[in-house]
Amino acid sequence: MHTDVNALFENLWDNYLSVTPSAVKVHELLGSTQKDDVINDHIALRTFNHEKIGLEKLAAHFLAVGYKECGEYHFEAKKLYAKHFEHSDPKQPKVFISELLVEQCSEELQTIVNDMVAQIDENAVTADNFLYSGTHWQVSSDTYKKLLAESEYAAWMSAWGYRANHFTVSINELAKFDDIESVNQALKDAGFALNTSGGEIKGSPEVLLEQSSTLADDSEVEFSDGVVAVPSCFYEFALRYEKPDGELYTGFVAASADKIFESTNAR
Ligand code: OOG
Ligand code: NI
Repeated sequence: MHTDVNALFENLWDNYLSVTPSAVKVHELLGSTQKDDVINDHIALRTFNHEKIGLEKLAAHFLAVGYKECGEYHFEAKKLYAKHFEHSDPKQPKVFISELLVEQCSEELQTIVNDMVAQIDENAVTADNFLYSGTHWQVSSDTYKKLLAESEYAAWMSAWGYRANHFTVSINELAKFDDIESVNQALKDAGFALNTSGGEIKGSPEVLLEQSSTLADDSEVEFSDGVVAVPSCFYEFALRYEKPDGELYTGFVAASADKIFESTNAR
């Protein structure tokens, strides 16, 4: 596992960029043209609730670089469970990790997922690069389609595996924008397609968090029977509001998160 939080995020970022070309354009649009001037509010990772690679196995990599567990979230319809983590340095991105509750899914899905998980080398899970190691299995494009019919989340995992599925611009930290409407308008004017599930803006000042996101880029995956382009990763935008104590809210909002998951749906 990494001991340096910055090294971990640099690797996560480079790996994310390799399948998310639009992320560079997002930075050009919202930041100035300097490098590293966009502050990320959080990132998110996905997994299955299998003992070998469950949420806690991913979380261990963040706990090792100074993160603490801060909140939990349930998504009944999507059969997901999630936790979020924060670093003692508030400038470090928050981390949202979810897992698919596999035992609630069909026998067929369970068989496919168990077969994927069985192909992961036990030692890979604690290696420095696990959180940006992608897939550890071979699946066919047919298997991907089968998973897609039942759980878009499971299909995404089969194609992309372990990596940040999004980074999130902190609108609070932007110099050129101070509301989410103008960020969304700038993105649309530049040709980005936004996730409209539940409306372009998820949340409100009342719940202390407003969020929007692009729809994932399409990127090529090497399935066992050939290469197919499928939705990869996306960019999110978050504006946080102050709690009564004057501090910014640092949690997530389950009803909004439920819609953000759909940013990896096919266009
Ligand atoms: C995570 C979706 C939830 C948020 O900010 O509420 C989320 C995912 O798509 O894996 O990122
Ligand atoms: Ni997010």
